[in-house]
Amino acid sequence: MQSQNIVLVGAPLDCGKARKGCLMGPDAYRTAGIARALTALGHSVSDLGNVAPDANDIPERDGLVNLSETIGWTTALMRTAQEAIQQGLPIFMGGDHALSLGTVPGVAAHAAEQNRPQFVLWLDAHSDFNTLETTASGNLHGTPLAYATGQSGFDGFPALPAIVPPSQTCIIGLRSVDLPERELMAGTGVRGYDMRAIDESGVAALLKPFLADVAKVGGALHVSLDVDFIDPAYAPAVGTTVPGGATVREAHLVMEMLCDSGLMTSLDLVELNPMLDERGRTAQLMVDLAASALGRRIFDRPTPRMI
Ligand code: 6HN
Ligand code: MN
Ligand code: MN
Ligand code: MN
Repeated sequence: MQSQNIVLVGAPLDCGKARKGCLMGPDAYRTAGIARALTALGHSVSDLGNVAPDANDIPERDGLVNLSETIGWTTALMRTAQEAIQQGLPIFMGGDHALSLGTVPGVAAHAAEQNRPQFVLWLDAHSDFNTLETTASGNLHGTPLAYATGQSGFDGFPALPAIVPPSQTCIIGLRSVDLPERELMAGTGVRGYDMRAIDESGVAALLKPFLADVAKVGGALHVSLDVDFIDPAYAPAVGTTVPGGATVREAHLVMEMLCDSGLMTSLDLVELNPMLDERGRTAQLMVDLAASALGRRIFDRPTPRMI
């Protein structure tokens, strides 16, 4: 693949749920050698350091966890994402999945300026399609895809600079979807593939048509990789483990296909909780997956055309 300017952005937010630890994610990725791995692939890599949340005086709401701080991160990350994507391909190192409340609208605003349709690939055990009105847990890391696709029920959040149409999103890896999420997604055109779909047809057959749609219209593609997409046997460092997830090879294949497609324009690495890791193996796996998405391969062969 062509050499890219990769822009690392640390987003140590930990407010999207009650269990703490994701704030250590960015430094775990740095320690696991993310910059070194990507530099070794011929890319130029810069690290913008860690973002901090904006201050605001939004009142907390009963039943919602850390509303004000989450909105503070959302406004800060929307701005940072719009800036970072001007410089190259940003990798947002989380931090829990609430960071995508900022990164997805931020990169989508940049795509809109360029008249490019924005697409989103969500690799996750969960659909993250709750709103402030439907969430049972109150954990706002369960809401970013609903927000970014313009669903109502986000009082107090900033107006979206750009909406990603639900039909331009694809979720792969599902095995835990709340009933209100399922109802809200129905009929929106979100493509959601559960683990059974992977079992039955293989992950490549699910991803190919989506990538073809992105390519057809010259779209920008944001990829949001939640640690819990991968089976907890291989990726234990996450608070929301659900058994029956993607294997290491299925996850790498997705990344390799993204690389071959040349379509990925931004990437979130989310939900890594280093407190729950075993000798850094999950942090290392996430770094290796990012490397696969950016050109690491065993054989130096011409890039196959996947789409
Ligand atoms: N994540 N649907 C559950 C909730 O609390 O809303 C789980 C959310 C998990 C969020 O994994 O990023
Ligand atoms: Mn998630
Ligand atoms: Mn621009
Ligand atoms: Mn998840």
